[in-house]
Amino acid sequence: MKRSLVLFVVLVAVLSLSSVALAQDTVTVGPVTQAILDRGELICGVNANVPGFGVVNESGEFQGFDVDFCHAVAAAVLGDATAVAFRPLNGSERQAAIQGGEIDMMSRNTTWTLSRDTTWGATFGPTTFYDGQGIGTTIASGIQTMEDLDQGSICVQSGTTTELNLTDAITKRGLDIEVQTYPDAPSTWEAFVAGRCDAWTTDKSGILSLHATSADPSAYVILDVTLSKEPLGPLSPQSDPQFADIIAWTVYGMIQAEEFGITSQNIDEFLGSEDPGINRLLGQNGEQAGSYLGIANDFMVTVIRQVGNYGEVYDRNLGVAPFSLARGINGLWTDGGLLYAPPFR
Ligand SMILES: N[C@@H](CCC(=O)N[C@@H](CS)C(=O)NCC(=O)O)C(=O)O
Repeated sequence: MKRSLVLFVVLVAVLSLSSVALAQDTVTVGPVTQAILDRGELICGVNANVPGFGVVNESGEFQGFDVDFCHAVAAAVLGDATAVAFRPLNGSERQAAIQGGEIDMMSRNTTWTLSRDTTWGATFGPTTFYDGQGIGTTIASGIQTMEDLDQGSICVQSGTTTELNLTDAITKRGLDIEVQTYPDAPSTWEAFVAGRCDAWTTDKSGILSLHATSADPSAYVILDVTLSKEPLGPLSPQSDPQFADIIAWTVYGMIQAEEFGITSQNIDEFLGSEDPGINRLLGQNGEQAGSYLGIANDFMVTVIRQVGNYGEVYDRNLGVAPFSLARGINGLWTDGGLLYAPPFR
């Protein structure tokens, strides 16, 4: 009787130990994550031409809101936010770059759509910026509505949702507008500035970016019309669901950190917290976080310390002059916005 009790206790102990081991062993490192670990660097496809989101600065470094999510994922996987090689991509180069395995991920004002999700061989991560397509023009033109462009012309970039939505909007309104297409942001913008089109169209964030950084921002206006929904966010090859999870939970972790008020400046005050929710986000006090993803359990400590929470990333790139972009629908759900991270548990 006594012997069988001992056996039973031993059996329970062995079983519970092996189930702990099982929980951790079930995370198989995927091919993209493994490649990043082997090379010690994340290859991230970004924009080089949209200040505030992705641009090459005076020191030759990529900088911007989208660029910071590449840094965050490098911090999550490699523990080093600077271990990133950037690949600039124009609109039409995106599909081949993600499908051909040239990049590990993309973070470049890319709209999540059904056809891209299914035909690009990509997994879209959480939306990091909720946008909509707009129309930009000069104040001098006197144009106030899309209808005012009838018999006129508009410049647009090829290989974008912008181009497709524009055709829809013209057809829906029965307008006669000449559409001129250009391969990238600089050529589209320059054609408009040179007066080859009466207006130009892209995501409102992109319009603001180029208007605000132009020689005379006060000469331009964004019309009070939104032609589409443009949920912009990161994406990665569909071949690696583990890596896609890392991207997703890094973004969610940055949103959750903002909700908790944890920043790159005050993170040390939150280590050793009594709050189980905070410990679960930060992988502290025996709580599991990164171990579910196959990366350092306290990966969010590294991400927040080195890159910051979502609000910090937004503020330093878009909240400052010349953009001074209000959070609007990109606020936290607790502030009436759309940003809402699922539970870390
Ligand atoms: N969100 C849209 C448009 C994104 C887009 O490519 N916008 C242009 C206009 S601002 C851009 O970023 N161009 C930069 C470039 O091609 O160098 C999409 O995913 O297709």
